[in-house]
Amino acid sequence: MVSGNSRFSEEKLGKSYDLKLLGRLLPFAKPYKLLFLCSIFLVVMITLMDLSIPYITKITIDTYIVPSTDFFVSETPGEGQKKTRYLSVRMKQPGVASIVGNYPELFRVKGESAVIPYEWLSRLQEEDLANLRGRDFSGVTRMVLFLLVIVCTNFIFNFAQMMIMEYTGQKIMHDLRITLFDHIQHLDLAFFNRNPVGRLVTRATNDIQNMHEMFTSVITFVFKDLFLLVGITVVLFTINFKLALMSLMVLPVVLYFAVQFANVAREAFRTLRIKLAEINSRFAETIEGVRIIQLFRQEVNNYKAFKRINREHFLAGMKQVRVFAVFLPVIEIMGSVALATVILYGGSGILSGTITLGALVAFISYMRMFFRPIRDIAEKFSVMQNAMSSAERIFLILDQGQMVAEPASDEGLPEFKKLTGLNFENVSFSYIPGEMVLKDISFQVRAGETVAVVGPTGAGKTSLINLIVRFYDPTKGRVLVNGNDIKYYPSKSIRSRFALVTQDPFLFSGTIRDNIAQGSRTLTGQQLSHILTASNCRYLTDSLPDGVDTILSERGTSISSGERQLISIARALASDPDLIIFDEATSYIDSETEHKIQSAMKTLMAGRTSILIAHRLSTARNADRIIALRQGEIIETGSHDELIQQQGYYSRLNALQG
Ligand code: TTP
Ligand code: MG
Repeated sequence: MVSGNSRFSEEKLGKSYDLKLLGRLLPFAKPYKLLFLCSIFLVVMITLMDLSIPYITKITIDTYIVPSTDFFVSETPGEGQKKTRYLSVRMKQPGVASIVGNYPELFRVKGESAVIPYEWLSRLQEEDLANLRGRDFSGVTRMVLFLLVIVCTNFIFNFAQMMIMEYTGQKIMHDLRITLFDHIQHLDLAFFNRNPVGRLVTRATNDIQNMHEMFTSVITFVFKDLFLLVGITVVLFTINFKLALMSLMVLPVVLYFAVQFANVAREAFRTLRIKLAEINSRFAETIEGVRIIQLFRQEVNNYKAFKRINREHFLAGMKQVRVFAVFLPVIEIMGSVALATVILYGGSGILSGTITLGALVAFISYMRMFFRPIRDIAEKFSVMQNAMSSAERIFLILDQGQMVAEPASDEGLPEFKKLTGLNFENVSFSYIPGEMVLKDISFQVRAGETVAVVGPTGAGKTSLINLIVRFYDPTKGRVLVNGNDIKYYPSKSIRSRFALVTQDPFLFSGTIRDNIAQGSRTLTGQQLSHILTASNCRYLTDSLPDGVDTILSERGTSISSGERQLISIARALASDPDLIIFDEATSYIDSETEHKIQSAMKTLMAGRTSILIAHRLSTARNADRIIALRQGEIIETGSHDELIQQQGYYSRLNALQG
C-alpha cells in the first residue's frame, strides 16, 4: 500500500538531519553569490544600526540629560542617608556668569564652575534655565535627529534586504524545481514503478516550498539573530563588564533549555511530518481509487482509517504546540530574571556612582533585544527542520542515477535513419530480479512485415514491447535494430521512428489537435485533416462542438476508450513512423468502433513495418507471421494457415473465437 511505503521512507529520512545538506545546496545558491553578499552586508549594517540605538540613548542621557559632570554630595555625613545631586555649570560659558550672579543664594561658585542642587533648578526663571542648559537642549535635539536618520536608513536597508532575499529565494526555488522536473522526466521507468505519483508531486511542490522558506526567512533571520546576539554581548561588556557578567548569568540556563527544546521539538516535528505524509498519500489514494471505493462501498472503512490518521496528526500537532508553549515562556521568564538583575545591580550602581543612568537605560534596552533573537531562532528551528528533510528528499531523487541509458558518445552509432530489420536474440527479461517475464525469446521482423503476437493475459506481450521502445533493457540477450544492438542508438532517434499505440492510451489534458501533433513537427491544416480522415477520427471531431480544438480533460476521460485509441492512432500517423507497434485494447469495444480501429490501423500500417499485439484474432489473421506467447515463452510461430494446421494453441484459440 502506498501509505505504508511512504511512511517507511519518511521515517527513514527523518532520522538523519545533516548540515552537510546545506553544502549540497550551495551549487544552487552559487549563481546568486553577489546577491547573497549584498544581503549579508545589509544584514550587518542593519544589525549595527539596531545596536546603535540604545547606545545613542545612553550617550544622550549621560552627556546632555543627566551629564556625568553631575555629582552627589552627602549633606549629612554622619547619617550617610541623604545625598544631593548637583548640576555643575562652567562660568566661562557665555551668559552663565550673569545668571549665577543673579542668584547668589542658589549657586556655589568653585573656581571655574558653579554648582546648584537639582532640586533648586525650578527656582530659576524659565529663561535663565533655558540659557543655562542651552547646550544640553540642542545636544538632545541633535541626538534625536541622528536617531531619526538611523531609523529611516534602517527601514530602507531592511526593505532592500528583504527584497533581495525574497528574490534570491524565489529564484533558487525555481531553479531547483526545474532541475527536479527535468530529472524526473528523464528517469528510468523502473523508478516510477517504485515511487507513487503523490510522493513525487509532493517533492516538486511542498518540499521545494520548504526550501524556499529556508533560503529567505531562516538564512536572513538566523544570521541576523546570531550577529545581533554577538553584537549585544560585545557592547554590554564594553559598557560595563561587571554588570554584563551579572546580567548574562542566566545564559547557561537558557542554553540548557534551548538544547532540550531542540531535541524534543525535532521529535515532534518528525512525527508531525510523517502524519502529514500519511494524510497526503491517503488522500491521493482515495481520489485515485474513488471508483473502486464507491463500487465496493468502502466509504465508511476508508473514512474511519482517515479519521484515525487525521487524529494522530492532530495529536502530533498539539505535542508540537505544547513544546513551544513551554519553551517560549521559559525564555520570557529568563529574560525577566536577567532584566531584574540589571535593575537591581545597575540601580545600586547608579546610587554608588559606579554606573551612569544612561548605561543602565542602555543595558535594559539591550537585555530586551537579547532575548528576542533567542526566541526567533527557536521558532525558525521548525522551518529549518522541515527544509532539511525536504532537501534530503529532493536530493534523494536528484541522486537517482537510473536515467534511460544513452549510448556513450564514442560507442554511439550514427543517427538512426530507416528501419531495415528488428531482431530479438535470446532475450530474457524480468522487472523484479528472479521473476522472469520473458524467457529466451528470439524472432525476427523484416522491414515491411507485419508480425502479430498473441497469447493469454500476463503472457508478457506488453513487456516485449517495452523492450522494443527501450523503456527497459533486456536482462539477458540483445534486441537488434538494423543488425545493431539497440543500446547503441540514442533512444531519441529510435523513438522518433517508432510509434506505439498502447493498450490504454494516455492523452494529455489539452485539445485533440495538440494531442495528435504531440512529438511530430508542426502539422498543417491539410495534414491534420488527412490524418483525421485516415484514422477515422473525423466522425468524432465532427460530433464535438469545438472539433479538433475540443479540450480533453485530464487523462482524456471525457471520451470513450475506443475513441482514445483512435486518437492515439492519429497521433502515431502524425509522426510518420517506420515501425508501428499496436497493443490492442483488452477492453470491450463495440463492433462498429472495432471496425473503425481496424480500418484506421490498416491505413497506418500500409507500407510500414508493424508489430501487432492481438486479442481478437481477426486482427492477427492477415499478419505475415504470428507469434504465440505463453508465460514468457514462444510456443508457436508461423502464418495463420500454418498455425491452424499445427492444431496447437492458436488453432484452439481460433476455434474458441469462432
Ligand atoms: P504483461 O507483459 O503486461 O502481459 P500481457 O501484456 O501479455 O498481458 P495482457 O494481455 O493482459 O495485456 O505482463 C507480464 C508480467 O509482467 C505480468 O506478470 C506483470 C508483469 N509486469 C510488471 O511487473 N511490470 C510492468 O510494468 C508490466 C507491463 C508487467
Ligand atoms: Mg498487455
